[in-house]
Amino acid sequence: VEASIPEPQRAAWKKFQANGFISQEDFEREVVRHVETTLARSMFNCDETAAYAAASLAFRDRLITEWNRTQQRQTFADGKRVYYLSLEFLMGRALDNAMLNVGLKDVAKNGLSDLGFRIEDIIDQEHDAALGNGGLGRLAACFLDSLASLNYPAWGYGLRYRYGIFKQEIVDGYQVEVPDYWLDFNPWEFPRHDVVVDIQFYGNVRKYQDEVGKQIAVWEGGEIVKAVAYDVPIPGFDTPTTNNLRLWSSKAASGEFDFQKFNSGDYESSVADQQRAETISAVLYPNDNLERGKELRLKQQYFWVAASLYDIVRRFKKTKRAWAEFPEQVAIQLNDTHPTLAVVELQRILIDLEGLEWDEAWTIVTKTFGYTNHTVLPEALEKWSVPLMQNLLPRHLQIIYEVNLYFLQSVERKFPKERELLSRVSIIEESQPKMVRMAYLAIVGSHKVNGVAELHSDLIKTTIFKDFVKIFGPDKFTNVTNGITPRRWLHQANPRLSELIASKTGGIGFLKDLNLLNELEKYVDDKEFKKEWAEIKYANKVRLAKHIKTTTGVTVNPAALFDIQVKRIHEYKRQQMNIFGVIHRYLTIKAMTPEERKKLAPRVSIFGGKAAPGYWMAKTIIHLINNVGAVVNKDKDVGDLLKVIFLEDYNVSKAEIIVPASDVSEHISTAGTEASGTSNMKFVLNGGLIIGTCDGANIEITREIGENNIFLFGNLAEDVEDLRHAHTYGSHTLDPDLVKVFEEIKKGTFGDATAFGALTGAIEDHGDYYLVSDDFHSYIQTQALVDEAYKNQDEWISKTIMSVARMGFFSSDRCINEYAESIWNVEPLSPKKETAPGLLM
Ligand code: GFP
Ligand code: GFP
Repeated sequence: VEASIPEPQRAAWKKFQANGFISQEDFEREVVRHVETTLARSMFNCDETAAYAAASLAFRDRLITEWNRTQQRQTFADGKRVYYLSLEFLMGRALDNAMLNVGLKDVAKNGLSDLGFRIEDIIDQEHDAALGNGGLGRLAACFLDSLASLNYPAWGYGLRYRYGIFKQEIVDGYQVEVPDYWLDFNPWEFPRHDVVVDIQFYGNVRKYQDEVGKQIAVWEGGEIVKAVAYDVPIPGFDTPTTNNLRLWSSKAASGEFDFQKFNSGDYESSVADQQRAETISAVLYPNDNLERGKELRLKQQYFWVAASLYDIVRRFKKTKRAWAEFPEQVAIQLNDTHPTLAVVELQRILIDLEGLEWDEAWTIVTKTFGYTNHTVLPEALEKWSVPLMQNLLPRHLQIIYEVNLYFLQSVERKFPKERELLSRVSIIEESQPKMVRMAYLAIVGSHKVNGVAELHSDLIKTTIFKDFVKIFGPDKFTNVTNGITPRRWLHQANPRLSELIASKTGGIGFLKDLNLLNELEKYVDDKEFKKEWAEIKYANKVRLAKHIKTTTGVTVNPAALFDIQVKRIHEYKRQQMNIFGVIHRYLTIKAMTPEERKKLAPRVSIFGGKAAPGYWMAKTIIHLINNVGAVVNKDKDVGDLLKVIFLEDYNVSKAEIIVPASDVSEHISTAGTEASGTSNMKFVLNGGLIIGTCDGANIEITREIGENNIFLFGNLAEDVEDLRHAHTYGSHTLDPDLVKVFEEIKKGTFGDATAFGALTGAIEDHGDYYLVSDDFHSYIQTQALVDEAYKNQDEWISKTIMSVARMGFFSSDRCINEYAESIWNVEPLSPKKETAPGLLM
């Protein structure tokens, strides 16, 4: 129901509308007001937490005025909107980002200082919003920033987990998981108790024929859970556009608790229903690229997808358009297969609730959806058991079977003699139990499928989705290489570098058009510029060294080469190869004469990242890194020449300290396994070089920055299969340097060797699936080249400047514009041009 104020009374609204502060004085007034009224504290009782809360509320108020106007503007403009469905949004902190995006950080800095606080300390109070695992969730967050900054009418839809990704503690070298309860105080969300959707589970389907003989299906019974919307404003950079991220929280439908049970004295079970309902949005599943098929996860997926689609359809219906126009108003992007049930849900809404014919509905569905794939690892591809789905979502399973039937019939018509093709591409896998293959459902239900870097998009076409290319033709499959937002990953994380770049490229325009970085090429040999550039890098390393000291107690030399690998721990990302390389370096140093040692560039090897709680091998890698560090860091022979650091609880806000401080970062996945990678882009953008394999976006980074500016090594994706085959069926001789490393581990140099048996065994005895031994020699050799290159600081700095100058392509703005053009067909809505009746502006 629309509840707008009639025209005669609007004058009062316009007069009293909130505007948010602009001046320092107004900011301070808002902070004091929030401390004294919202928080009920005073100048005699205001610590940094309170100051953070008040400053955030002041900014929130400011964002929300623009948020309101943006929503209003988009509603009046009545154009096409994009909906980005992602089970993960790894947002990190919001205050610093909000201050920078609205351009009021200096105002806040001076204001806070006037009130007795340092802005850095206030920013540091914020708890990360860690609603994601790694790359996939952070990509979604970068996309939201670009969508708003480019003025696209776009919403994110996700889940409001009570617990984000677990906090990692390192105890005696082992990872220990601690719950991340982040919602104690979150000024960045608005509960919308007026936006509540009933979500149905279980029950059964009754079918009958209506008066005109049409088949009707009614899904009835089962249980209802309520989805409550929480809105998070997403400010664009240097634009008033403030988009919405809508997160759903689950709540029992039956009110607080069952009064009957309560009155009869059964208090505990009276709250059980409520707790069961709330469990749906309680936790983010820690993922390790292995699908575990947990029922609660499927419940989460449907809960989120059904609430989001209800909202999208409701919004569309307000426009009173014909259903055929739905895809002209709505583009929905499926971030991985997690939201694939949306395809089925929309079909269900259209045929069961809105009475459309199957074909008409299906045309609308396929025109609406696009699907992004993020992995070719077979163990990561989602499948749900048919019995599980039958029980939880009986009507959806019927629709899936029907979609599959029509799809297979069409395949059969096109390829009449290929029986095996049918079973290969069937959405239902004929296993025991039968499984629903979500990626296939997503492909069949979308008009475009994209990978996230060129190599990856080629690989999906030639491997996992090969048959679908044959069926649908190559045009359905496309590439959109990932990108990162330069606002957070340069301007926010590395303010001094951003300032220096601005001074040479004509202001902050490069933050909106990253290709302007090209201008820096002029300064590659400019002495003065290089000096400043190097000073900034050094200062960033000092900052990280301080962080290392306070968190680990280890002193590292900021003049040493900082070699960093931070990302989720996984065998395919090959942190094990890195730590084996570190052990090799350690052994080499130990064998050197003091004279030889003097010639070596000191190095700090820094690791960070979480292992999925059930992924034993990944946890073993963390354990080995810590044990190696414990031995190396106190070895007097080694001193500053080598330090090994594991940084606890890697997250977005820590990345903002780590990324600007690298000399070299490692992106060393087995070729063909890392779809894109995005931290590779962040490190280069911040003036670090990378050592990497020919994998994911490393390849495009090389193309952009030039092969002289990157340390590439290792086997190529096209050779991986043959090598694996040879390991299993031929003789598998290990690299001799790696053998020495293993001998050292087995001697017990790094603690009880049995703890690492699985790690070495995977390579020695179990086929070395990730080709660690095959790539080890070239890895070690390339690390030696890094040492050599680093000695020539002058040239090194020029390389880093040249690289930054050529990184424009990797802005998530470029990436979002590509999606908008080639997949969504949606236009930006510029705030300036819009004037609509009744608009409060
Ligand atoms: C509703 C209202 C709009 C308003 C937004 C945000 O939009 O007028 O701008 O909420 O408050 F109708 P929908 O969610 O229905 O699009
Ligand atoms: C996944 C892929 C990465 C890719 C991101 C974003 O990341 O290669 O860069 O998605 O597309 F593996 P993870 O969530 O697995 O880190």
